[in-house]
Formats: sequence, C-alpha cells, structure tokens
Amino acid sequence: MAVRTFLALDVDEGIRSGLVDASRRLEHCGADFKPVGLDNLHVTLNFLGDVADDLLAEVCSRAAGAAAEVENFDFDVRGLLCVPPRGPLRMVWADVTDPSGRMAKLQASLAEAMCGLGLRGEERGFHPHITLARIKYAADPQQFRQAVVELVDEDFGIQRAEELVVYASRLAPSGPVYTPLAKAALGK
Ligand code: 2AM
Repeated sequence: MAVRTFLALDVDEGIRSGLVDASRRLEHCGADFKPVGLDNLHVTLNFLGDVADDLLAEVCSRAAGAAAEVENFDFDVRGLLCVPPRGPLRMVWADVTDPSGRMAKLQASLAEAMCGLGLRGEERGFHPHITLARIKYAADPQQFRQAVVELVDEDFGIQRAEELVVYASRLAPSGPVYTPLAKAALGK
C-alpha cells in the first residue's frame, strides 16, 4: 500500500481565518471556485506523491533530520495572487515571504533527502504560498483578477515556523483529508 504524502508548515488559526474571510470576499466576482477549508490551509514545502508504506518511517526520520538543521524562523503571509498570472485561471494563492531564507533552505534540504530515497522532492521552482481556492470556472476572468489585485497588499500576519509536519493526504469525494503522520521540531 502507498500513502499520498507531503511535507508542510502549519499556520495559526488567526491567519487561516483571515485567509478564509479573504476568499469569501472573492465570491461573486466573476469566477466559481472551491475554497480550501480552514483546516486544510498550510504551506507545502515538498509534495512526495505516493509513498510506499515501508518507506514512511524513513521519510519521517529524514524529515526530522533536515528539520533539526534549520532554526525556527518567521514568515509573512501577505497579499493574494492569481495563478498562473496569465491565461486560464487555476488557483488563488496567498503569498508567503521568507525573509530569513530558512524556509528555502529547509525545502531544499528536504528535497535532497527525499530524492535520496527515490522520491520526488519539488519539481516546480519553489514559490512558497498557501493555496486558498481552486477555480472551477471563470465567467469573467478579468473581473476576478481585478478583485484579487485589490487584495495584493492585504496583511494576514507573521507566522513563526517551529515544526515541520509530514502529512498523509486522502482524496475523498467531499475533498482531500490531511492527517499528520509525524511532526518534527525545527532546530536542535
Ligand atoms: P499547493 O498548496 O501548492 O496546492 C496536498 O495535496 C498539498 O500538496 C497541496 O497543498 C498541494 O500544494 C500539494 N500538491 C498536490 N498535488 C501536487 C502535485 N501534483 N505537485 C505538487 N504539489 C502538489
């Protein structure tokens, strides 16, 4: 058996509620979308895809090893953006900035550790974000993009990253269900 797995940073509820409010403000603005639920908002660092059961313990152990090498850090959640920036709309992200550079360092070292296990680390260029909504149909993409631009400076808060979470993702008819398999503290 295999488990769909990803590595992520959690975000406090105060920030997540602000994000849910922001996605509500985009309703009736030219696009029909599926908002990500409050409990499912996170920053994905590495999406591993299907991981065989017998590899999971090693994934958790390597994730903990990489997390221990990076000290706690703060990241900012500020502004919404449409993805992709041009062409058919697919998603709305909250932008995440990593002033210390430690998030990028953690992501790269996790990618290396997971590639060493024969798993995918991160194939796309890493742009930290929180996915807020997935667009189903945009009747008026310009109007929707404009509504998102109006939230480009919205400040959702500063998050302290203290632990890395290994999540299992189960795709259910009502939407994905994410379950923490392990948590690893950052820093020694
Ligand atoms: P996203 O936030 O960038 O959309 C769990 O499904 C998480 O893994 C999601 O938050 C999603 O990140 C990421 N994910 C899902 N499928 C993916 C894929 N095929 N490639 C990369 N990341 C994926």
